[in-house]
Amino acid sequence: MLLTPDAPSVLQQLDAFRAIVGSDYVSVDPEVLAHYASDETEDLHYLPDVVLKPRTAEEISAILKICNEHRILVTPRGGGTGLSGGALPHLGGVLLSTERMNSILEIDERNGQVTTEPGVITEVLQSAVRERGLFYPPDPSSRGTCFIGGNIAENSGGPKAVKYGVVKDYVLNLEVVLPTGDIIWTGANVLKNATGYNLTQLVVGSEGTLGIVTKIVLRLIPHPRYDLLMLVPFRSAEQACAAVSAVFQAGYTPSALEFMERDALEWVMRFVDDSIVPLEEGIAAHLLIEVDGNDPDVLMKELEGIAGIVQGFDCSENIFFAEDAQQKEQLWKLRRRVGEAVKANSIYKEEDTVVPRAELPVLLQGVKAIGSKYGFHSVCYGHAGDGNLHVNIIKGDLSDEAWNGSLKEGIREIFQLVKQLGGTISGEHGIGLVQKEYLPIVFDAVQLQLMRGIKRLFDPNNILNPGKIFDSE
Ligand code: LAC
Ligand code: ZN
Repeated sequence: MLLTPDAPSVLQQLDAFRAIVGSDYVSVDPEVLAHYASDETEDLHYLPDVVLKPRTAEEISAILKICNEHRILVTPRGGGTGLSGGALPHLGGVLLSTERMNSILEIDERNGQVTTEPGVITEVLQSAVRERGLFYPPDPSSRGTCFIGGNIAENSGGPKAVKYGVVKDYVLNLEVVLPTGDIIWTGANVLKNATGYNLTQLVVGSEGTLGIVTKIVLRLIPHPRYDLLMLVPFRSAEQACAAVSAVFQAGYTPSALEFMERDALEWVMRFVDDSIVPLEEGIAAHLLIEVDGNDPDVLMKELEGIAGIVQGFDCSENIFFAEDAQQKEQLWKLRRRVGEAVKANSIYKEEDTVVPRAELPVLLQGVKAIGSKYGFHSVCYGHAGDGNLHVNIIKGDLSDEAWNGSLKEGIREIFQLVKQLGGTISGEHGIGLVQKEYLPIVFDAVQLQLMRGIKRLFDPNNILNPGKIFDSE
């Protein structure tokens, strides 16, 4: 096993770590280390020197005090489903997993709030509050395995964001252990708060670089009683994108409006072995459109209204309306597993672009033009209602030379286009390790300096997830 420069100092602290979390939860076993060496980001692997699995904020505080004193690097990790390498221990040191902090502490029905630990799987949390008639909408595709703590770190989104917002719109208050070991609460359990700087929102989306979240208070809303879902095929992918803003302009707010290029749907149908819909000849893309609410008649009218709008955009007459819960689940499963299908198909690089939604057709056209210029194929899908397009650049048969040679410049051009269109380089996957070199496309020196200053204030010794979002100073 290769030891990182920090390893001797980490290994000297093993007994101290055992005294804090118990020896069962301190591991240097190569198999365990290997398990925590990668997340869902492309094909990257970096071994940590030790894996720690604390149970409480107090244990994390004691660990961070030691690490801060001895300048040992710490990478926090949730469910390991991240797509920008935020949880990769690329410099070695301690990998701190929150997997044992997996209790839902309180569902407060009177106030519509839930207090939870960070290691709870997002879907488990959603189901628990659903049983009380309550709704926590943010639902990343990985919701069956990702942790709510990781969702806070990344400010995750998902398909419902178009109507219900992203994680930041639900977080009221956080308990956070700072890199110095101090334990703070960031806010209050209230729906309005105009009291000083908003530390809660500073921590949301900070990708585990400012502190480790140990308790989370989320607001909940009543769960809508009904939903309807349809899959609309289009002969032109650009027309499908153009239909998106027309739906909103006509006064509709779908609860999901997802875009899938033909390859995305074709690959995932093969991947999960489900061809619920026939893929007609000449179809270039699909929109998956959901409406939800409490009155089924109103919903039916809305869905028909939306179908009428999209028909003006060269869509096929074969719109597929999900008839029952099973068909809805089948369609959603296809959409949620596109990412896995792409990953299984080829080495790829994913760009999480987001633009004002009316610019989507221009973005898609630009991505394809840049692909032709640099010789790569891309498969695009994503949360079109939010203007959030996941651009997957596919290696396919490209030689390593061609792939490595053209890729970076191509990505840079895509991001420059995104910026030109008023968008930004990540909608919901974060910057982490793999996108940081592109950050100067969207932030100038003054903005980056401010961010570095915030990092220094929270983490004076730069021990917590260093080298994520921007390079260590
Ligand atoms: C999705 C993930 C990749 O939209 O964000 O499926
Ligand atoms: Zn997504």
